[in-house]
Parts: sequence; structure tokens; C-alpha cells
Amino acid sequence: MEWSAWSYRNDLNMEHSFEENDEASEAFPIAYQTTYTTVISSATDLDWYKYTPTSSGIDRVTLTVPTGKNYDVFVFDSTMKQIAAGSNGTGVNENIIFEVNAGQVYYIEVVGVGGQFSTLTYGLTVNKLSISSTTTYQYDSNGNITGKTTVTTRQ
Ligand SMILES: [Ca+2]
Ligand SMILES: [Ca+2]
Repeated sequence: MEWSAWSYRNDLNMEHSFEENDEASEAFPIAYQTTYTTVISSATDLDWYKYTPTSSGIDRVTLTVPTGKNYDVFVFDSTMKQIAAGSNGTGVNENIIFEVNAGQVYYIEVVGVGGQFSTLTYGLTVNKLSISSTTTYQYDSNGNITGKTTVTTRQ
């Protein structure tokens, strides 16, 4: 067997990598802290995503929009009730927070306002907006506390 040189493709078309996802029933499953980059490819293209939080709390959805475009983002609970909306104006990224319950499915819809679309990509990210702190105590050889360290983490 011969090894050939590595080759790279520059023409990979990732534009439709999460399609078909034009309806909630076709929503593409996403994970926290991952940016999903794709396009609204036509005036009728809708992009649906879904995820299931493993812990209750406050989540944040960020949508970076193509220059000069107005895309909005909506969040729905498992009963398809809208619980959050990001509807900033043209060229402005969306950034919304909402309360989630563990084990429930949440749906996210990305739309081009008034049928806007672009060959330029948008980026969608979901993060947990939680703050946790851990305090560690230091002891001397007699077991007395000599100090403490508190580390606060915002995810
Ligand atoms: Ca779509
Ligand atoms: Ca918008």
C-alpha cells in the first residue's frame, strides 16, 4: 500500500450542512458552547435547531449576523410556545437569555427578516449562563485554617 500526499479541498460546501431543517420537526440537534455556522440560503429558508438542557438555569443564545443583514432568532419551549426573541435591527447581532428546565426540549429558529438571505454565514451559539464558585481552604499542620481560595467560574 502506498501513502499518498495529504490533499485538501477548498471547495467544501458547508452551506446546507444542517438541512433539511426548515421546520421544528426537522430541527438540527445542537450542543452547548459550539458555534454553528451556516447560511440562510433563500427567501424561504428557515433554520431550526433544538437542544435539551441537562440542568435548569439561564441559557444564552447568540446569533452573529452577516454584514448588512437583519436576521432574528426565536426560542420556543417543547410546547412550541415562544419564550424569547432577538429582533435587533440590520447588521446587529442577537443576544438573548431565557430560563430553561432540565430535560425539556428547546427549539431555536433563525430567520431572515422579510425574506432576507445571504451567501455570507451567520453563527449560532448556545451557552449556559451560570455562575458557580468553589472555595478551597488551606490548613496548617495542626488543622487550623490558614487561608482560603475562592474560584468563580462563569461558563
Ligand atoms: Ca433551513
Ligand atoms: Ca435582527
